[in-house]
Amino acid sequence: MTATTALDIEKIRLQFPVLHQQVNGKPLIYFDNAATNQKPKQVIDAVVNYYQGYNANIHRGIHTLAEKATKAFETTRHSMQKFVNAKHVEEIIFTRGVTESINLVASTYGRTFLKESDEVIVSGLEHHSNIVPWQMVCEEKKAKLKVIPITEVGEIDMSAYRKLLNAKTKIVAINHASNSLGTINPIKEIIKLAHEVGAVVLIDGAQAAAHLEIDVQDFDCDFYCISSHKMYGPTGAGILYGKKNLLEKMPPYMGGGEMIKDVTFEKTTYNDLPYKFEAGTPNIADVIALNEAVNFINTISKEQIAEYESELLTYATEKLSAIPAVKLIGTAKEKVAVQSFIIEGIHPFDIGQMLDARGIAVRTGHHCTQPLMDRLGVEGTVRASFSVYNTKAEIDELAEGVKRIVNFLKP
Ligand code: 7TS
Repeated sequence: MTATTALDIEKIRLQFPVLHQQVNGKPLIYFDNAATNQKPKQVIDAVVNYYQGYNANIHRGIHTLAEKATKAFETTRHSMQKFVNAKHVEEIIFTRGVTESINLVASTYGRTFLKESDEVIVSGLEHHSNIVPWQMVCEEKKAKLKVIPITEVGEIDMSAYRKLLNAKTKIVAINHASNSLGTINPIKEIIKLAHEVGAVVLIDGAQAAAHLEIDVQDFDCDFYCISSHKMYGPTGAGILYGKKNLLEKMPPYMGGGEMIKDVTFEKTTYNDLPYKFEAGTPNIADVIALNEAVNFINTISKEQIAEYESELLTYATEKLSAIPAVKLIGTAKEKVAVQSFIIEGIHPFDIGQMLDARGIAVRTGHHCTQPLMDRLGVEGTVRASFSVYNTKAEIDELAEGVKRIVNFLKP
């Protein structure tokens, strides 16, 4: 146990096989959780158990294995419904993750409802996957993409947002938390203001799912996107939550098996929700294992995870800011456990490589947020992002590593 948390971190760490290895002769310190976090054994076991015990295609078969696989797959739909507090289970669509979920909405809702000179609003904090799909549909429909500016500390400028909203605004797409800076956005307020002008709101929850409470009914968002791999689940799975009345109005994204009721060469009638948006054989094993990721989170509780991670963030921020050459990037008031920084005169890639030599995994570069980096006047950053299995001792190692790099390389 650490002194200040009620959680037994050592016990939690034992559930993550990947953590117990040496990298470059040093114990692995994994601080790249915003890119993808590690998987507890129960998630890995769920994938193995499916392939070893009941691999079968779902929804179509009446044999025992097919029924078992279908039941497990649909169990995850119910647990994700609870996870985001959706009103209806058919509001949960399985996708490959946030990128696919956003593309689905841009290609179906966007293509159907955007008209010439309509406006779509994103923020200056967005990941490329919440910019490019909107740019593509805006170009096609001759609509305009508007950007909410952000402040020096990395917060959305709410008064600028209010000024951007008008009767032409049809879609607002914003992340719940920023992957590069950690900023938690005031999404309830953002959603309320967008609804006042009649726009729908998509929330990119990639960086929120493992850390923040999600209640789509309370937020009143129209769409909410999650990637399994950023919440202790496998890669290649995720969800799109959408309000039922909107999903019903949207055309299918892909055509094929599963998304139909009847097919003739003259006409096809589409299946009901959620299957209308789930053409083809889905990623069965990984969706099934996502349920174990939800169980893992619920066993500890989001509240406890958030509390502990916030303790880690405060500690890391203190340690890093005590090193004179380090400049913190992203110091918003409300943050998930992400800290970006730069050292003047040393390229982030060099810092990343030298930390890797000490067994410390951080991310360096633009983090798929090039417009944000441009806004902040940096080429890229070094980003350390923390998870429930990280420790203050690991943060001490990071700070020590950074100090040595500064002493070694600083002119
Ligand atoms: N939105 C945000 C806020 C993200 O952080 C990411 C991935 C995505 C969307 C895309 O999610 P995907 O699961 O479809 O790939 N972010 C990162 C990152 O920060 N480093 O690597 C991937």
